[in-house]
This record gives sequence, structure tokens and C-alpha cells, in this order.
Amino acid sequence: MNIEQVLVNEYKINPTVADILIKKGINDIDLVKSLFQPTIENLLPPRSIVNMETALKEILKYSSKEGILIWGHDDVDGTSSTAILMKTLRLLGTEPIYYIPKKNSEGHKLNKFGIDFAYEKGIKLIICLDTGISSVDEVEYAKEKGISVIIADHHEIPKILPDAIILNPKMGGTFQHISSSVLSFKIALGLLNLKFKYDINYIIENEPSLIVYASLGVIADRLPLFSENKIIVDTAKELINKYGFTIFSVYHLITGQQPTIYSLIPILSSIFSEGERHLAVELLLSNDEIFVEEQLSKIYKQSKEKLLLLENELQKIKEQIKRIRGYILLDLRHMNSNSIGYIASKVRDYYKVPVIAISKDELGKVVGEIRTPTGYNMLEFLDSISELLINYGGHKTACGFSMENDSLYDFIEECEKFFTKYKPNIEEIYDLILNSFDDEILQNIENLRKLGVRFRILFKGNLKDIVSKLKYYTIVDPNQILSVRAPEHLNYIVVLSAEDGFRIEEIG
Ligand SMILES: [Mn+2]
Repeated sequence: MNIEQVLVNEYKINPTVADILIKKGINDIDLVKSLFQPTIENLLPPRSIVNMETALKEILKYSSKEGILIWGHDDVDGTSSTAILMKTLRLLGTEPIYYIPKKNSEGHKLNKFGIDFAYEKGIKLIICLDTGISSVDEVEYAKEKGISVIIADHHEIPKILPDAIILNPKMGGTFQHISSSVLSFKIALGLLNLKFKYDINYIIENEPSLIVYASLGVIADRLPLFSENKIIVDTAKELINKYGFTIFSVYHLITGQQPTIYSLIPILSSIFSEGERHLAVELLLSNDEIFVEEQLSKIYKQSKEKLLLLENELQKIKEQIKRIRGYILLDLRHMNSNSIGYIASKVRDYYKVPVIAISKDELGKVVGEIRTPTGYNMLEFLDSISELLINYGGHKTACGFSMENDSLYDFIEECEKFFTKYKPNIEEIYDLILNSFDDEILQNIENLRKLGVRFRILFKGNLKDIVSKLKYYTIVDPNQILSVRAPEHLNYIVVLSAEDGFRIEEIG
């Protein structure tokens, strides 16, 4: 039986919905199980990931000696990945070092400086986490220096891959939307199993923090919360309640609030790399309550102040936006480049159009962040203008780039050309377009909603009838959009099946 038949026959899923599930990444019988029974025993084994076997052997080869460098990425997914592998390699009896490039002076790929740094330290293996998938030249350079490279990165796979051992969920053997932190957790699982025969249950009992770190990257990167991502996050929530992890108990002490994965992320993401040290990694790995309390209370205060400043800035920016023609280009060269991703996301959420925010790095080069609604593929755009760029990468709707100052004018021209022509892919915006109410489909979507799958549905046709039937489901409409106009006077309604119910997103 193929996957569609399994979904239709065994799980009673409507064929249309089954096709959408397959498109969303449920393309393998084990993933079907992880979707419908999201419990830890249904996490796919590490070794089903393409190249994992080779990667594990390579790591074990070096883990008996000194000589491993973890090359991370300066965001919560990157720092939680780094913490997972640092901890695991220590358990294996080696003392690795890590380096996380500073975003506003070094970009985010593997770089030659880092390889020289590794070479001087006698490093024989570099493991890139949450970055590196496009570092073709840098991997060549590392090899010339006699350094082996493993890349564990969940970003989009570029046309030309570096000549390294590559682990990427989009190559198969796992849910394609896992974070780099979950990918790192699977490396950890594989290593601990190969070396000590530990299984997942043993690790949950004895090294529960590894799962908790893995959950941070899933939430921070806003990945779809079903299948393996749901398994990790649900298990982490249980473990946080069961054990008092230092960073969580200190958070409780400082704020008086119940610590959750969600509450920790804004604090961790307000910390930036110092290169050879990243305080977020140190805090995650530390059992020293005094150190954690000292640092966390300082950061907590600073992050609150910074958020206030950013909110102010955001308010000013919104007031300056007078006219929108398909997209927004924000010149934020007065702001620190670390903050422009946040601003771009917020402006995108508010105006629901693509936003490009540019700033300067420490060397005066232009750096930018792009955030778009679903349906855009901005990596394709960056590919098409790659000769203007020094560096770029990320996800289709959230990516970053850098370029020389001289290229800015051409870049702006290219944006204008691109957005006047580009039509977002309607199939990526809406999972489903329905011209009438279909009970079977809606019941499927309701059940899948509880398993974490989100469907964005465009309703057309007899909207009076559709709205009256939709009312049998939990509707979330805090701004009461639906009562603005009678459904018979509408052309369409957009509904998202969200965590709390069917959210009314848009009418027109
Ligand atoms: Mn990531």
C-alpha cells in the first residue's frame, strides 16, 4: 500500500486531505505513525536519516581524542543545537570547543577565519550546526588544511552542495520540518547508542536536558508542531514539569512566573555571540545556580528594556509607512543589524506583505533580512541576483543576505522588478480551496488540528451556508471580523485551523 492508501484506508482520511498531508511532509509510513501517535517511541530512529551512519562513525573516530570544533549559528536553534552536541561529546569523554560567528561582522556561514582558528587549535573535525549547507568554498579550504567537515543543517538545500558529510532533514529519513536542534538531538541519540547502547528511554531518564534543548529550536524557528516536532515538544514539556533544570528554576526564581519553553526563548534570543563564547550556550549547559542567576537576571532586565525600545522603534517605522505597493523595503541603517529580523517579522505580520529590512554590519557592509507571508520563495530571488551578494541563505519566507555598499542601488532595482512581476504561489498560501462545506473534510481537519496540523482554507461560494455550518466547530475570531459584514455579502473567507480552533484570518 502506498502512503495515500494507508491514510485513506487505515486512518479514514479523505483523499484530498491525504494528499495535503503528504505535501506537508507525511510521506513515509513511520511519519504517519509519528503524526497519529505522537509519542516518544514513534520518533524515527537517527540512523534512518541519509548519511547519519557515516556521520556518526566520523564523529566517534575523533571523539576519543581532542580535536572537534562545533560551528554554530547565532540564534536559539543554533545555540540549543550547540548545547546538545557539546553535552553529548562530553559524555563521550571528549572536550570539544565551539565557535558561533558574530552575525554583524562575520555573517553566518562557515568562514575561512574559523577554519584557520580551528587549524591553529589542532582541530581535525568541524561539525556545522544550523548552518553550512552552502559553504562550498569554505569546506574546500578546510579539506586543504586536513580538516574533515560534517554539516547538520535544516535550511533549504542549494543547487551546489559542499563536499562534506551532509545531514539535512529535507534529504529524507525524518520529518522534513525538524529544527537543527532536533537534528542535533538525533545525532546525540545515535552517538550515545553506538558508544554506550543507550536507548531513547534511558536518555529521557538520565539526560533529559537533551530533549528540552531540542524543543527550544523547534519553537524558536516556528516550525510546524506536528509529527516529530510535536513528539519532542510534548516530551520536553513533561520533563520540564518533572525535573528542575537549572535555567528553568532560576527563571522561576527571578520572574515569579511558571517557566516554559516559550518564556525562555525571548531571553535566550536576546543574547548574541562573542565568537568563542555564547552566553546562551553557557547558560544552557551550566548547573551552577549562582552563575545562572547572576547572568539570567541581568539578561532578563536588558531583554525587557530592549524589547521596549524595539517596540518604540517599530511604532515609529509603522507611522512612516505611507504607501505599500506589494512589498515594503525598510532602510534601518540607523539600527543594529541584530534587531532587523525582528522588525521585519513584525512589519510583515502587520501589513501582510513581504518586508525587506536592511542595515549595516560592523565593517559597513549592507546586511538584510527578508520576511514574507507564505507563498513566496525569496531564496529563488536571492539565487537570481547572487552576483550582487556576498552571502545569503535561510528559508523561503525568512532569509538573510549581505552585500557591498555599491550593490545596494542595483539590489533595490532588482527588488522592484521582482515584486512587480511575482505572483505568490496560491497553492502554498492555501492548503485547500472549498466552494462548499464538506463535513468529511472539515471533520478530518478538526481531528488533525488537535495533532498540531494547520490547514489554511479559502472558502468561496455560498458563504451563508458555509458560515452556518462552520459554527458547529470552535471558531476563534477575537476581532469579530465575521460580524463586520453579512456572509452573503462576502466573496471569500480565509480560515486557519489553529491550536485553539478555526481562526478567522481574513474576509473580502
Ligand atoms: Mn534553524
